[in-house]
Amino acid sequence: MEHQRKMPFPENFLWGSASAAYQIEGAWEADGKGPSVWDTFTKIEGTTFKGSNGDVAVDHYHRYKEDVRLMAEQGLKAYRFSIAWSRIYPNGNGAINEKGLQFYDALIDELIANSIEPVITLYHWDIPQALMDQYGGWESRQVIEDFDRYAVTLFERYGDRVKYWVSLNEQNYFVSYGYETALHPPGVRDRKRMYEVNHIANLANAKVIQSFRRVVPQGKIGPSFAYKPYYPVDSKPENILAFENSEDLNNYFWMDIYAWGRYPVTAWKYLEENDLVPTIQEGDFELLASAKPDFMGVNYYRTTTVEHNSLTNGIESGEKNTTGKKGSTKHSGVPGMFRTTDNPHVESTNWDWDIDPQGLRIALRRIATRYQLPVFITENGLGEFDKLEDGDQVNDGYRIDYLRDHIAAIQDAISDGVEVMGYCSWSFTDLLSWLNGYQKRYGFVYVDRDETNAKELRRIKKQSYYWYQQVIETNGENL
Ligand code: BGP
Repeated sequence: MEHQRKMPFPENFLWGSASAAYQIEGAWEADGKGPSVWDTFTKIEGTTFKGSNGDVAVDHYHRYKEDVRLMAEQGLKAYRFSIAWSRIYPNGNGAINEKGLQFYDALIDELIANSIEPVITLYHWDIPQALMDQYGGWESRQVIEDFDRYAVTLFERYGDRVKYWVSLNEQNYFVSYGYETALHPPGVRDRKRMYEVNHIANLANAKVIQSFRRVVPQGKIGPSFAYKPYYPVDSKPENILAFENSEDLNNYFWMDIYAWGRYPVTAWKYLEENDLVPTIQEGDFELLASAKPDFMGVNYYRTTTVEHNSLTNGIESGEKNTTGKKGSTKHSGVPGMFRTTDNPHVESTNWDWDIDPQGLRIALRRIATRYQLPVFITENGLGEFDKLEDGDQVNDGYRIDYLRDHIAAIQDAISDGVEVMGYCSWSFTDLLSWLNGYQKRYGFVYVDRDETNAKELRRIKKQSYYWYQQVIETNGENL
């Protein structure tokens, strides 16, 4: 739809930025924290780029005041961060670690003192290692109760000051990378187990939303879904069907559950035919349907183009580019459903992610139409090599271009009638990119460190820092 005039961003639009505990905090053993699965996984040889890990990360744990000061100076209205479960419950479900709670108390108070709305993510992939050891983490229904206890602890402690909450971050990625491609902990390759884990995670998500209604009735909560909208490669009917398959199996399979508590029909059929159906217990679907979120959180980076993939000799696992060597990604697929292919109409990053601002508008419209829910964009950004130049300059014009075009696409979506609550760029400072080390940078603030040497972790404002400052100042009028 083309518009004569674009709608302005809403008055109270949450201009923000985001992070996750493991990627920024460091202090991995400080003040009683227990290890998480990421503390363990990154120490296994060959799992991450050049063996990088979050032991020190960007040391936000000790430098949060400096970081919040930089946020305040930029004019940030919201800051999304995650809480490390194993700081609060070092053993996952035993005694509470008061010092862990105090760290987040201090961070939240600092944000509020600087008029920045805290947005808490309950879970950004770092389940306590102790729960893996006790019962296999997300593979046991015991995790539903333990996750709920942890969440309620946070709701009770911070619910008076924090209005916006994200339940699970990118469930679709932590289950598929954890149990299908084995790229994330616990490094399993077993799709049957993946769908079991996923169903349990759905139940855990629903359960904490129920608890949230009780403990923080005025607050707002939703999951953050990694929405990668699919495109058919062309109008050939078999490719259109492949596109429908990919949306059902890889997107609606999660979002339908969040919004309605049911799985899409054809995706479920696929699971049945392939002996992948998870164990369903009495009451599961009632619980799922009872926990409608207040918003759909969306992490948007790119679109993916698909085509037909035959059942008999179709391709399966591909290869992920974790080095920044353009063109090193290998296509993947699900035989009989779809396979990925190149989109000749868009540019891509050095990590082979298609750059597609229109895709964000499309994502927002699909969600608004299908679910009639407001959307909170909880992540969006560009991972690139940045260069620290003489005079402490980082000229990341390419990042400004990326963000500008995506924010313009949001405004288009708002003009199309989509309710968008806010926008968090990924990320505020540079941080650890899980599998890609420290060289894949996303921040407005450069952090001077590399894979092996944390150096002094100096913070340096990039060109994009100043650009976003004036975007916020003008409420998105001046892009
Ligand atoms: C999302 C995660 C983030 C962040 C981002 C960028 O999937 O929620 O934690 O890492 O993607 O991804 P990457 O670091 O792989 O480039």
